[in-house]
Amino acid sequence: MIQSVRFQVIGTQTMHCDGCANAVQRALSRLPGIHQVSADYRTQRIDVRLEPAKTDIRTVQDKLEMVGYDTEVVAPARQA
Ligand SMILES: [Cu+2]
Repeated sequence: MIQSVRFQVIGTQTMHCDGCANAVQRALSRLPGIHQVSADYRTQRIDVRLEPAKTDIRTVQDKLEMVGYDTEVVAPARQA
């Protein structure tokens, strides 16, 4: 059975400009299993489509914290 791609929303308080949003998108899109990243500093939201067979939300959060952004999962995984 093919693993579906999941959609997760991550909240942060530490993206302050488009540069931050771009840095978040660059950092996350390099991770294996990440299909799409959309970060918006105005809403402090990071939308991520990930492949559960290759990665998980904890890995994504660890990466964000490594590059300097706090994280909080604000929406549970659901089918995309
Ligand atoms: Cu910034």
